[in-house]
Amino acid sequence: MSGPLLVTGASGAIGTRLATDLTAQGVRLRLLDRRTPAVRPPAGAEFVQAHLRDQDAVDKAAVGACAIIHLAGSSQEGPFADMVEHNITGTHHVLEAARRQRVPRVVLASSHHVTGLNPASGPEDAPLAPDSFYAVSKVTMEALGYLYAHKGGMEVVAVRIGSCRPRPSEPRHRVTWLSPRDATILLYAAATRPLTSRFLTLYGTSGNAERWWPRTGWGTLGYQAADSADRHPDPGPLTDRWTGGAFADHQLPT
Ligand code: 15L
Repeated sequence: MSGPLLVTGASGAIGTRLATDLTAQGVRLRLLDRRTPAVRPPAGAEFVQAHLRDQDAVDKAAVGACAIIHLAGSSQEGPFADMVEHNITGTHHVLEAARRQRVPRVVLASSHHVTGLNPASGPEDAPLAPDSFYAVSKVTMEALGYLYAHKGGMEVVAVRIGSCRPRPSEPRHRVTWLSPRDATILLYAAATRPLTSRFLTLYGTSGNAERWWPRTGWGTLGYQAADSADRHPDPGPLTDRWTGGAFADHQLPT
């Protein structure tokens, strides 16, 4: 890789861990967040403080980047306007910056909630069924990714992240858990491994024995999970009706 790898939302939980792991592997990073990092960025990593609503600032941060891992945005359900600003407009600005600066690959942090209103007992190849305004913003993120992959001169990988937590703590995590270590392995592979198509969507979990989603795309990226929920104490019987869990059960915010 030539230029630095740009990571947006770098001060969040996944971004902080990714930065630590990749710096230890000798990867050059440029970290972007609107917040100052809670912990000092790893030595050698550049830090850019900017809001994604500022297209010029995002353009500047993308100059010379070899790829972008876009983690910034709201990670919870919220009012529709917030989802539009943080997850849809923010993603548009990142993809637009990649197009203008000719960044060859963008990885989008999508979510399994794009199919969250499918029954937990259902088949693996569940159709799109967003379970929240948050999930609708992630469907739109994927749609923007598809558009820019075909018309913006870049490759795009959308990773439908499961439940990224230090350890599984709820029954559904037996299926949805993505360990922080596996998040780094998967996101870095998504940013760097050769693809067989310009646009790829895949689910991101650890190597849990129970599964709701296909593992399509894992082979393309050479992703082999290091962790599995099965090596942790069983968090109890599954009671979820929908794969989206609480996101699917909650009323829409007003
Ligand atoms: C997500 O997509 C959310 O961003 C995260 O906060 C978790 O709630 C996760 O899904 C999950 O379903 O566990």
